[in-house]
Amino acid sequence: MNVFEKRLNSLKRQQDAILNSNNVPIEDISGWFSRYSNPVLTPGHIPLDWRYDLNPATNPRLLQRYGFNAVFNSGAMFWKGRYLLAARVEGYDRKSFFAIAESPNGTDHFRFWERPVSIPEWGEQTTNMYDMRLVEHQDGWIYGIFCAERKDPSAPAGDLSSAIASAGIARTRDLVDWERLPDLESRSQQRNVVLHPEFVDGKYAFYTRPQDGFIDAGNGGGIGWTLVDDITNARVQKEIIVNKRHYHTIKELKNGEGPAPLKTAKGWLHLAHGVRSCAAGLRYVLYLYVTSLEEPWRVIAEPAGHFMAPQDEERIGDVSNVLFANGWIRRDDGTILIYYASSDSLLHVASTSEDILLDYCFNTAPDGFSSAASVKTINNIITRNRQM
Ligand code: BGC
Ligand code: BMA
Repeated sequence: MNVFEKRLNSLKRQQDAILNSNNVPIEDISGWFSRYSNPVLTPGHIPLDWRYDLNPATNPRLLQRYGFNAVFNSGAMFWKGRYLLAARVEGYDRKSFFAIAESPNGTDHFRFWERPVSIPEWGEQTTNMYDMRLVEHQDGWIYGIFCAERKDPSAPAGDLSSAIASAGIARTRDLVDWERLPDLESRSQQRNVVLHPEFVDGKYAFYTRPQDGFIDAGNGGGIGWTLVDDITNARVQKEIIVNKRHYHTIKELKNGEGPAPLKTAKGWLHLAHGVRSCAAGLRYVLYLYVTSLEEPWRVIAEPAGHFMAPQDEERIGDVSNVLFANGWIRRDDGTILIYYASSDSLLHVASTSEDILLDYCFNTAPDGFSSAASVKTINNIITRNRQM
């Protein structure tokens, strides 16, 4: 066997082991969810013919020709009986793009489709795109809302980091051919923009995340809400804050909507991320809240603190101490699969149910915003237990 054949056999064996591994749930001590033992998508899942020139004549050493660094923050949907993820895939070159991966059961055996997604350009070329939220809207289209990042043209010479983040909008009927619409026009920068799945007062509704700068949410008070008449020319006019940031909480620095909310009998169920700043840098955790069915911009329940936080090896990666989620799937039986990424590196799944999440949201105390209030919450639990 020559070098080429030897390497090809070994690469295939390694990939088969990854693609064919089974995933098992491990219940969290909280009872709120189960994490699955293995990540669902990793760079090791990327098809070999995306990475290697497989022609022995032009690549006799079978060297890698394009490297993949991470597979993480993924949009998700159950569509035509298939569990589909629109993953953020990042190359060694630090460019992100989207790729669809499919699984028969939603928890393992994810495989990428033949080619990554090609999103057409709109306006100034988009330097980087990431974090797609997939939504099957009432209007019949499947939308992908994502962050479109470009260098800030007004940055002083030598500043190669200042950037402008806006919400890119694309739509499709089959997840293969995508139509790019104009980016959401907004006075402030925008990241983590999500399309609400239903019309509200006959309009498209977006969760926004206004921010003063590229990193800083600044005066942007939290997760916003805006109504748009025409999605082919979407503009933020009036923007209100649905879910505020707050001093000394998990979302002191910034927060952002995760996937589009799920409609339940008790309200719209939301998954979001909260960020705080500490000596170790930024810490990203996931939290839940519920808004009213009639007024999706009005919060009716929000437990204190995080729902999920990075644990063990999830804590380490390219951007450590980060959990981020922009996709979930609800099955007909009420099971909910949460696709969450660890430290901007790998994609995982956790399973739970609509009943558990609603119980959690309505029966876990909200943040009292002080140490004394937290002690009171604990004492209430103890007192009730003593009265049994
Ligand atoms: C990165 C994102 C990150 C953002 C803000 C972007 O350049 O690609 O992952 O969320 O910067 O830190
Ligand atoms: C961002 C997000 C994610 C990323 C996170 C941590 O603001 O939009 O892309 O996971 O920061 O780097």
